[in-house]
Amino acid sequence: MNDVNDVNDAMTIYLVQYDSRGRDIPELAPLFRINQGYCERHGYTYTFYPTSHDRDYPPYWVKVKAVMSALEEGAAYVAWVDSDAVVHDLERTIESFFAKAKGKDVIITPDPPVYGSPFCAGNFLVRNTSASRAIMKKWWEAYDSGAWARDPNSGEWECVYQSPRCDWAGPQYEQGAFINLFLERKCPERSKILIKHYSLMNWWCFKACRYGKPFILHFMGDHKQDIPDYITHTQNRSKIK
Ligand SMILES: [Mn+2]
Repeated sequence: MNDVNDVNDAMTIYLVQYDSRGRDIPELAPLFRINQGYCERHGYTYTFYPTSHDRDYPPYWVKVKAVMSALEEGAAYVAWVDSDAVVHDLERTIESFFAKAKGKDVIITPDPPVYGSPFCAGNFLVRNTSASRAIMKKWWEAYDSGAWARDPNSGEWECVYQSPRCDWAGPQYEQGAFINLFLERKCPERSKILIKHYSLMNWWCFKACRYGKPFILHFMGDHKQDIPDYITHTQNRSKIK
């Protein structure tokens, strides 16, 4: 497979989402529709990864697999967008971020300071190169199937190691594993990863934001309660236009 250097019409750009509950989630469905509309506007492929994968590994790790399969299918660029996230700046393209970041194959941001993680796995962008495919592969290989058990009745996944090894977003989770592999130690992959400001794609601010217009909004944690307000806000905004 060749590396991607410049965008041309033959390229395919994917926006990939997943939620173990599927697409019919009343409070999130409006966000899925906006993301799908964003893809239609730019000729991107919108993918909602099949929930059947949740039987094989925990939902936190499904995103790594989902992005890997988009790359394997030949996507030139992939945007991973959490199910509680939405593309807010509909004019901006995924590929434009890489045009400004020569030699970078993965674009990430940290959490907003209140959460404090150096990497937020909620939303990130990947350019399809041998380096990014190697990063995804290494990330996936950090998944420890022995750490996780699925309750056959509820379908819920639980990390079974003793505390603190199972701490939320720690090394057993995809977010902590990425930090461990690529941010906390010197590694050749690190030079391919660009870290942008959290307000670019892992923040929830959509009114009077300090850092300009976010590309993607992430209604993480308690900010899920802001989603109805956001939907009203975007509907009013499109009426004005
Ligand atoms: Mn999220």
